Parts: sequence; structure tokens; C-alpha cells
Amino acid sequence: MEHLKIASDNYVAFTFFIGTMAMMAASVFFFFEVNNTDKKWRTSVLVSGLITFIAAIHYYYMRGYNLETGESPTFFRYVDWMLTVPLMCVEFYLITRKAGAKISLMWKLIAASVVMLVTGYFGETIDRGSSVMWGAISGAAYFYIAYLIWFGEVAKLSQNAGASVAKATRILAWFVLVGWAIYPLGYILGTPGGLFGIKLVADPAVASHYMDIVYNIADAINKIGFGLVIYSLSRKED
Ligand SMILES: *C/C=C(C)/C=C/C=C(C)/C=C/C1=C(C)CCCC1(C)C
Repeated sequence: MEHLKIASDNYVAFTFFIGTMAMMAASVFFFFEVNNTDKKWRTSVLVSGLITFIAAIHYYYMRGYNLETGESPTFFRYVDWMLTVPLMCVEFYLITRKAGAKISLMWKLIAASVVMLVTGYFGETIDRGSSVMWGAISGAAYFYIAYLIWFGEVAKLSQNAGASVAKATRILAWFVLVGWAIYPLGYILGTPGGLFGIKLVADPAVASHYMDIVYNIADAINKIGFGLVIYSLSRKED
């Protein structure tokens, strides 16, 4: 039996391990707190827990996959995103529901996130030769989500849902605009030749390691931080 040693400067493995534990701990926290939460916020806090729980399991697999193969677990990464990103979009619907959010808003957000991720997957795996085109379509879907949250339906509804919801929506909107922007950056770092002729990292193997570290840090901030914003909203009076 071969022993899998981790070099002390292997930040890819390091962030996979930390990511797994952080996601697990966050899930336990959110799940236990559901019972201490006011009825109207329970579903939102539960969904926060589901997001980190789904990620915890994928991180557990990705950690093992990376340890055994030394490669980037792109497939698991996208399966994880396909489940967790639509759920994050559902959170926007849940918190603006009391101001009259319609179910169609939820489906719009889910559809846009699915388009964003499926086209991103094509560009990163199946059709790398056209990664710029797929990245552009994915980026358009991303901007549509950001538009709905910053200026569109979500923004308008949140203004009528009380000060706490408006404030939380604004913080979550920053997560989507800045926190989520890290992923296309990882995509550009990992794309051979880079995008728009900008070659950030010459060696593709090294580039994919950077990409994993960037994604691992972003996931922890975006999934746990996002959930904590919802959690703190659930502790507010109105
Ligand atoms: C917890 C995981 C999250 C919040 C993942 C979010 C992922 C994205 C916002 C990915 C976006 C992409 C683009 C906008 C263009 C290039 C391809 C993607 C899929 C990396």
C-alpha cells in the first residue's frame, strides 16, 4: 500500500482539506441553528446548510481525487456548482418572498445559473478549443443574474421587504458581483493560452493548480459567508 504524502508546500491539497472541514463545520452549525430560528426564516437557514453540506461531500471527494491523481477535479467541481449555485439563487427568492416575489423569479435565476454553468463546463472540458466563446456565453448569463440582483426584480422587491432584507440583499449582491467574479478569473487562469491573448500562467499544469486554489478559497467565502449573511438576517427583528 502506497502512502500518500502531502508536501508542506502543496497548497492545492491543503485548501482541499481545509475546505472539507470548513464546509462540514458550517453545515453542522446551520442545521442545528434551524431549530433556534424564527419560523419565517427556517427554510432560508436550512438552504444555507444544504449548500455547505452538498459542498462538504464534494470537497471530501475532490480532496481524495486530487490526492490520488494530483489532478484538478473539474467534474466534481461542476456537479457541486450545478447543485449549490441554483440553491444560492433560490435564497434570493426566499428572502424577497414576503415582498411578493413570484415563483417565476426563482425559475429565471435557476435557469440563468444552469446556462452559466453548463456553458462554462463545455468551455473548460469538452470543447476547450472554443473556451472563449463558451466563457462569453457563460459570462452573459452571469451578468444577467447580477443584473436581476442589483437593479432588476430582486433589487426592487428587496426595497419593499423591510430594512433588514434590503441590507442583506445588498451584501449578498456584493457576494455575487465580487465573490463570484473569482470563478471566471480561475477559468481564465486555467485556460490554455489564456483569454483575449492574455497568458497569465505559461505552464498549463501549474495554471490548473492556481485555478484550484482560487476556486477553493472562493468557495469557502461564497458558500459559508453567504450562509452567514442569511443567518444574521434571520436573527433580525423585522
Ligand atoms: C459555490 C460556488 C459558486 C458560487 C460558483 C460560482 C460559479 C460561477 C459564478 C462561475 C462562472 C463562470 C463564468 C462567469 C464564465 C467562465 C465559466 C464559469 C463557469 C467559471
